[in-house]
Amino acid sequence: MTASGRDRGRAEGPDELRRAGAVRLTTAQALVRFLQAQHSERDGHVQRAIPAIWGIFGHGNVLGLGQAIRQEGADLPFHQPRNEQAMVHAAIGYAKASRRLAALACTASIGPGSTNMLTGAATATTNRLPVLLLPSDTFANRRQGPVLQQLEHGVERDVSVNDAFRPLSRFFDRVARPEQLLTALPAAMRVLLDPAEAGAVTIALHQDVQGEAFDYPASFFERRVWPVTRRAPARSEIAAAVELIRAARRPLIVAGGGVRYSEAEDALRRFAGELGIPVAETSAGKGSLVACDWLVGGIGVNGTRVANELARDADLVLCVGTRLSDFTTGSHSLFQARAVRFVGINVDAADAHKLSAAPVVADAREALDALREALNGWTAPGGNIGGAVARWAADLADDVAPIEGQRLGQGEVLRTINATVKAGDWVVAAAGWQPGDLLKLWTVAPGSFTHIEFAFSCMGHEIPAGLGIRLREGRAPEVIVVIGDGTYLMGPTELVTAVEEGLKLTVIVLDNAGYRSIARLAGGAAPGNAFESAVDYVANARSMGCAAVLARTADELSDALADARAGEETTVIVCPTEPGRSLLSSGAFWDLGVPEVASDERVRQRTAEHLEARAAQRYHG
Ligand SMILES: Cc1ncc(C[n+]2csc(CCOP(=O)(O)OP(=O)(O)O)c2C)c(N)n1
Ligand SMILES: [Mg+2]
Repeated sequence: MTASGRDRGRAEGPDELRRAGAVRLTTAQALVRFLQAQHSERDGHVQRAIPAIWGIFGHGNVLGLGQAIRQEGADLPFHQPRNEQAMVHAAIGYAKASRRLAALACTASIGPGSTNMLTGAATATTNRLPVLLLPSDTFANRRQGPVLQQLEHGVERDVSVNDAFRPLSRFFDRVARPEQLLTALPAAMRVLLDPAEAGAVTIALHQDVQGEAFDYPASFFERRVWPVTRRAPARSEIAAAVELIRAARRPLIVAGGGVRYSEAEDALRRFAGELGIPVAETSAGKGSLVACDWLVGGIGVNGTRVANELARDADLVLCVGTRLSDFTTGSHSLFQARAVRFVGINVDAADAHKLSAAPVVADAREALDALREALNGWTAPGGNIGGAVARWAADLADDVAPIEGQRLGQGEVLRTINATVKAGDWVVAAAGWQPGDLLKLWTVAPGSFTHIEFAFSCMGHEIPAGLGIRLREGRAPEVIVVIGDGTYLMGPTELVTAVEEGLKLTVIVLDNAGYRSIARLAGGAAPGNAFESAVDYVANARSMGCAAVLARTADELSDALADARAGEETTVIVCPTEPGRSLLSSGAFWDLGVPEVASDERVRQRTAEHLEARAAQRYHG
């Protein structure tokens, strides 16, 4: 490739483009201009599809995208994180709060800046949440030899570290000529805004190409609205599902994240209420229903015993917008009825077909309304679940009660926070005991939201995701981030971003001196799960500009939460918690790789018990 971008653009641009009026811009400038013109539309509501960009610059992008954002990005606010992985997590939080109708862009420099985004890409794609990633790449012209931070592959000369994004992305392209944007960007937008395909969308940009110019057709930058269509269910699929539901004696609904992305909460409430079918929720689906007679809480490993007992006996399970992870199905051990059948409502056909379900490949809201209509007044035989729900609630209350002489229990911490939650608030968790405990005992206050990232369960997601949610929600009441001490130590530095950008968070750190959820899994069989040194988290948070306070009791925590709500500052509240204390078990099995040979008798015993429990796994197809 010898011709410069300038020559290429002039010599090879199709005549018709020039006739239509051309705008001479660099690749990066054209990209920035294009992003500002993109919109999404659902149910008549139009909004910006890419309303902002995050970035950390280096030689790979500072005079490409960096220059372009300054020159062309009047309507593309720029946000500066402290770590590239974190900025992707922030974009994920933003997409979640936008119900997938808007995404943020992230630009990183060549090499480590870009590879730092890989974990974020995987988190986005696993959670089916859209983010637009713009890693910088090597020189396309290769004149200068290996550029600083280039990986030289011995055989595949066109490979760069950015190829590692391919398996983590729902769309990948590498822009090696300025005019490739004309096809790459519309294709990228389609994937970002398609509910069935949403995830990380990656466009790698060669360092030299970012600055190369081309005569872009003016029409490329015109305002464009992408309809996010509610896919209607096929009549034949509704008919097949209706037949299964009508035959059911003990149906159960599993509500996943798809309910929330499709804004199907009211449709679900009508459906479950009118038909009399209990509803259990996955981590992503938490908050699909606010407390009502049909809600039986979380399902699976982190769920409630009530939901899991209903699942055990259910003869028909209606899965709505869920990817049916092992935590949801108890590693395929949860559904035990001999002739259990599944109906899978999902925009993604692969999910709709899981467990040999009768698939309804459609938007959750459309499908629930169509099914309710087609069922025409049918109601489930049903039993009274109120007693079981009350018993579980009482057991849980006993379980989280304070124990004399002990530190706070993590259940008591969450309950104390829960009591303060108001409409508009968010609570965020991703790793350690926190996401599971939230699914199990958190009551979603009307009008409030949860973001339990338990698809990739990525330590370090929480604080930046909170920033993304705050960015989307503006001055919504409170964004409460709940993390362990291990997670805090892995990446607290976006607290600096929170302070600097005025993106207020209230961060609760549960200090139990270690990776205690993992220690519980290991049962003493593995090293490295306890922390030896005491860290002054309060001082650490203060050093980054936050307000910070220690809360040793529930009363101190309540006071600290009230102060945080009343103030404008990002506040870190550190709660020393009892290291070995976990919440009441849901009774569900979770499959683990266990050692078939071990010198320790206790480990052998655990393995034996595990293998026995594994016998409950069922093959549903
Ligand atoms: C990036 C990342 N690394 C490792 C893990 C595996 N892991 C899951 S929970 C956990 C411990 C988390 O410790 P902490 O935040 O203190 O929570 P606790 O287990 O004490 O509740 C680890 C290491 C993970 N989920 N994410
Ligand atoms: Mg911990």
